[in-house]
Amino acid sequence: MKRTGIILLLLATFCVHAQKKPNIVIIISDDHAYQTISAYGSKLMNTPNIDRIAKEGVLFNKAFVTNSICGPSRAVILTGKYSHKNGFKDNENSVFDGNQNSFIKELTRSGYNTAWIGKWHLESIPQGFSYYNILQGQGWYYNSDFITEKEGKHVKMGYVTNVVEEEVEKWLDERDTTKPFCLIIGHKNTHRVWIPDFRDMGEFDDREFPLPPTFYDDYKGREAAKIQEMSIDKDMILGYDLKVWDDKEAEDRDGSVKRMTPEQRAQYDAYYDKIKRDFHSKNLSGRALAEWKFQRYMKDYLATARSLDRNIGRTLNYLDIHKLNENTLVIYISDQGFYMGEHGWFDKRFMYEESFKTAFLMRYPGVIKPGTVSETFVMNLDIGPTVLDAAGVKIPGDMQGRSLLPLFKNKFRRDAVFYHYYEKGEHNVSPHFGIRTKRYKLIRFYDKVNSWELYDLKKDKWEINNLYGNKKYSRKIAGLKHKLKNLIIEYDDQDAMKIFEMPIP
Ligand code: SGN
Ligand code: CA
Repeated sequence: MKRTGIILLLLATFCVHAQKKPNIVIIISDDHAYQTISAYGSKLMNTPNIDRIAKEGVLFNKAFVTNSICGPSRAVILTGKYSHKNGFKDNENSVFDGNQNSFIKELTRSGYNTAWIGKWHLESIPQGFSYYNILQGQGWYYNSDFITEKEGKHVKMGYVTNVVEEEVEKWLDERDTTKPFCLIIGHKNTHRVWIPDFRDMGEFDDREFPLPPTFYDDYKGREAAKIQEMSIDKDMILGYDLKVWDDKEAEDRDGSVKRMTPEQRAQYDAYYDKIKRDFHSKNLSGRALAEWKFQRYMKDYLATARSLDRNIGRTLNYLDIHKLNENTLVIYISDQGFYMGEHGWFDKRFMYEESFKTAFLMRYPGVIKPGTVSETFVMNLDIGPTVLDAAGVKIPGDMQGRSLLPLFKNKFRRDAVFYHYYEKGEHNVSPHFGIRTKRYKLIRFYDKVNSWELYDLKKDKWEINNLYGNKKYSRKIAGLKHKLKNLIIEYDDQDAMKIFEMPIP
């Protein structure tokens, strides 16, 4: 009798646990540089809410993307597959094929309530979600267009990050509470053209930011870096990017500006008109002009990051108030890294650390020890498998990422990461692929520039000393090429294989 009682009790406990599938919240920001997150050691600003995820969970210090650009990164997250497998290789011609499988479809099929709210940027309409409420295209900072199944395309007034958070909370309030949920929140911040919420405008105006050591990089020995068009000095536009227009009519025609209500426009002008006057009084040129642009860029960018962090705080707070934090896996990831003046750049795309590495944090009470800092190689590719693992759903065999949950039992290893970037247009970054190991990075540029680059990350953390062609490294290069080839085979990237085997003309 006694034994049967215990067995029944155990069985009942097991059932309660088995039913208690975790909720999942994945927050994906846009172009949010780890160099600006205090949990990553940034001195540029404080990000208390992202830092909270680090304190209560894990900070991945070696998280990488497979293809450093928005749409492709989101497609990788959804499918758990590299761009050449999910078909969304670039932001130029790709349209996401929503008929293919995704971790969301697997979750919806297994009884989860699933939603994507905010920036989506995959061209086609989301498939397999219980609900979607997405920004049209890149969205706008003020009064952005949203698309839902019921309302189609419509404007939502206000600052986009706040609006997305309000929509998130509305959905959470009204959701079917008999089901576990998986919610993806897509924030537009901190994407170009960095227009802050009014309450954050000017927050950093009294700060003078140090120039990164490579701000005046001469790109010696790096052909692809020489031809890029993402330099703060040459390519960042005074009017469009930094809001110091000298032509009032051009300003009125600007996409972001003309969406504003007269009241919003007045607040915007009150702030930027002063900056314009100050700029024109200075008559800057050469390095002084480049540095002035850098300072303005930093100030606006960081101000948009403040709003991002604040709204992440609101999401976490919602989970607290509704007693959801114990049973919810929270993930924060930026779709890729971003240059904050390193090499003189803004934007992303390159396999160099600032854009290849991304901010990635995770909180999962009971599974992840609070305050964990991980140096293991992880990727955006792993999110789908990780979430499915947490939800107790079988990970489809053709997903190329891996669940990260074994990492918290010291049962996860990855020695190298494979990268492949395809886009050829805006910012003129040559397509390339490569491998990163703990110490080295080997890159093969093709199409616009045909060259190899090798970096010893231990000796050269800024990646300015291309060692390819240096005889001392011949054996190292042969070894890395062998490893790269193995990864190309493992991930079945046939385009990369063709180029890999082609001698450089
Ligand atoms: C836009 C931006 C680019 C940016 C891409 C990709 N130009 O085209 O600067 O690199 O998006 O960004 S803009 O003038 O339209 O702002 S991503 O976040 O979608 O990958
Ligand atoms: Ca992006």
